[in-house]
Amino acid sequence: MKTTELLASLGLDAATLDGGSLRVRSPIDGSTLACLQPHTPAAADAAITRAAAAFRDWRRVPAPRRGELIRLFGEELRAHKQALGALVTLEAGKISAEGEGEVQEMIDICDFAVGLSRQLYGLTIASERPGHRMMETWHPLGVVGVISAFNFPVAVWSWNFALAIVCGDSVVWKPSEKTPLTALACQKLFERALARFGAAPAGLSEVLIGGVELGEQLVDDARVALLSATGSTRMGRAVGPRVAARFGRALLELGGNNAIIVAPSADLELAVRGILFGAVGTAGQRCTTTRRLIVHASLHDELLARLRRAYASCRVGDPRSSGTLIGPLIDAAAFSAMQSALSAARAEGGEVFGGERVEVIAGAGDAYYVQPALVAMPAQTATVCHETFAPILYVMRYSDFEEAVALHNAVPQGLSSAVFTNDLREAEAFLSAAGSDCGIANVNIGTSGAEIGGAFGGEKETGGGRESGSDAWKSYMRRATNTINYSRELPLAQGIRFGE
Ligand code: UN1
Repeated sequence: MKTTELLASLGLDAATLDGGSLRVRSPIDGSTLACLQPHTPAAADAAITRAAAAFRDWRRVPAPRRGELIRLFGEELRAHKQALGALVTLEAGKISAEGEGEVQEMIDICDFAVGLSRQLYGLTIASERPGHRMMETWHPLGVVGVISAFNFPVAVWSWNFALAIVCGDSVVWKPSEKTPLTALACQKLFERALARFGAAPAGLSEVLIGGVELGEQLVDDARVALLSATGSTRMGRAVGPRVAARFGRALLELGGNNAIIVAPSADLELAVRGILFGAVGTAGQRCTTTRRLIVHASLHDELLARLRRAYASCRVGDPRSSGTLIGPLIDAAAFSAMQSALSAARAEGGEVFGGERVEVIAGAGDAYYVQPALVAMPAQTATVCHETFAPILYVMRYSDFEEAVALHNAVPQGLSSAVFTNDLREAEAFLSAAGSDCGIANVNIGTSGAEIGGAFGGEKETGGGRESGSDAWKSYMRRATNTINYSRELPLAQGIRFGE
């Protein structure tokens, strides 16, 4: 399908995609997909005003009814899964299976949110006073600002959006300036759902197109009750304190430096497959990408040899072609960051396999395809402790399991982690309080590709936020504690007597 037809099938007509100053390029070949008109600060302010007004009405709509809107949105996503997945491929460079997989993740969170819309439970609490009852109620929070990254241009927004809408909030979305088309397409699909839903307040979902200054506007606007931001630790370091300064709530989903420990009893066949998907999938551009391998010394050479063979058989290519496993990096900056990391690792004693640029589309100078890199490291050096958003896997050895866990935890980030072992003691130790310090800890599966049912996020420099499943919805609501007196007395708590 031609690009214009694809965009049209998602409700984006050519006229609105031309003439603006924000150039949208495809990482597949560097070509221009659109030139969008960015929002001015005044237009962004008006969008936040509309969202704030929408919230005041939406919070009164019963939650299961709000769930119906997300059910309809999920239907639109099902009907347009292929098209939206193809647009993710075009704009973010993901291989087709992963582009569609991302849309499936959106469908899954919609289903989850629909069920949740009937389960926004509070507790009943025993009061210490006779004739009293305590309970807690969860209320809608307000406008939720979402800042999302290029690498999961639609799924991460949908985790926030689907929960926020059933929780009674409105959402203002500032997508990455590298992937605004997928955001506009999502908005169009949501508008279709709205049309079928009937009366819903205008401004429930707003999209801001433009650069970092629009994100800053969301960060600083006191009407934005929750700011959910996905991106680098550097970005989070700027966002967190600014939101805190106005006593807003921030949900941060920042960098990862995810490791897999491979123990002597590991099923190596399984381990190689898990490592491969984790390390080279999405061209190493997931926040959950496997970046470090901590291998028992007895397996080190064999595993490295197997991985080198597996790497050699992974096809780097046009992400639209079947058979391609590794598409392009997002842009020139990503490529140069990768090359600098590899040079630094070499200087620190690393032996680098792969990492070279590959020409996939003849003459496409502004497209950056690379062989994924394996780097045998003598130690966990400064470069290994830093997240480089590219397919680089640092391989280190260990001899004692406790040492492996210590090495595992000795990085500033704390998102995802895994151990491959068939030793029950090692598996449990890894998951225990003294084991992995990450928000996600797995046994015999890799670090990436989490299901939506669990809470997603991590500790330390990853920012501490939790999105998606489990009880992550609580971040999108405010909790009220209620005490009701149905007696004819007024006993005070703590047994205090006052003026009697
Ligand atoms: C991200 O890279 O920002 O667990 C999100 C995973 C995906 C989500 C990644 N479900 O890899």
